[in-house]
Amino acid sequence: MFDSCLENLRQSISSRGGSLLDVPNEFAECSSNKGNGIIKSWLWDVPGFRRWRITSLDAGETLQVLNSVAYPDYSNDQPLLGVDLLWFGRSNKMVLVMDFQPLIQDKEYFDRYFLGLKSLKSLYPEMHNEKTMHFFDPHKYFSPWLLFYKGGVSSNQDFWNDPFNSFLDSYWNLSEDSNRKCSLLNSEKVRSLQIEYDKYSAENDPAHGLFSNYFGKDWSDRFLKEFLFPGDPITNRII
Ligand code: BLA
Repeated sequence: MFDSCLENLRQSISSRGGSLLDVPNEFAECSSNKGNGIIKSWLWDVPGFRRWRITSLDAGETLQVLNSVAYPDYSNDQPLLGVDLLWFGRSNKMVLVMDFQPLIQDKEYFDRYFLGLKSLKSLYPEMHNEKTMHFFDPHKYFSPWLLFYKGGVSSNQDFWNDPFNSFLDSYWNLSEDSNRKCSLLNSEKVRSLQIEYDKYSAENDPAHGLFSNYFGKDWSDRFLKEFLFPGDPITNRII
């Protein structure tokens, strides 16, 4: 379902000097005991970023997921890239979320980093269907301009490919711009906010139940804490 988004993401990272890092075997690929799903993850070393992870889950006609988070270097206070694309086959439902995830909720910060994302609002009005969030606080690590769609599935793949590609281009533009500017927040502050992001996400992300179903509770606990949201890379260096 999201193969073309994944391919585009990989290519765009490679073309900007990114290279693949090793991921421990148990997280690089895991098949469901029930034989009905496979999850694969990649870590990229990308200039300007301290961590960039990608995960895809393929459970055939039941579930497809593409998820990615990019953490900029601590010297750069720009938003994180956050992508969560889900397709649920049984209910034929899609949840598409893409955001420049802000470290702080502040006007000066928004003015500085959100021009690009704001301009996507008029291009993709269907991605602003203003659904209520049940798991996350929309004012914590999400922006007012996030692309968010929850609803039925279009038969046209451009429905999700186009916004994804525009979103990605816009995030690369932001990264090029902000590397030329001085950050508003100092590195120590950026570090603590990024770590808090992981902590907050590990506690609130609805992925855990879904993973436990396919891959068991123990693996899911470790995957969330050690790979998806590992927190402090110095005191908690696992990967
Ligand atoms: C929602 N994400 C969800 C849901 C699931 C996942 C099961 C609930 C879908 C529903 O409403 O029925 C699943 N989350 C995952 C999976 C992974 C994951 C499989 O992290 C990991 C591989 N979520 C993110 C990131 C963003 C994000 C980076 O991981 C940022 C864009 C957003 N996911 C996000 C939001 C919702 C969601 C905003 C709706 C949550 C809500 O209703 O509060």
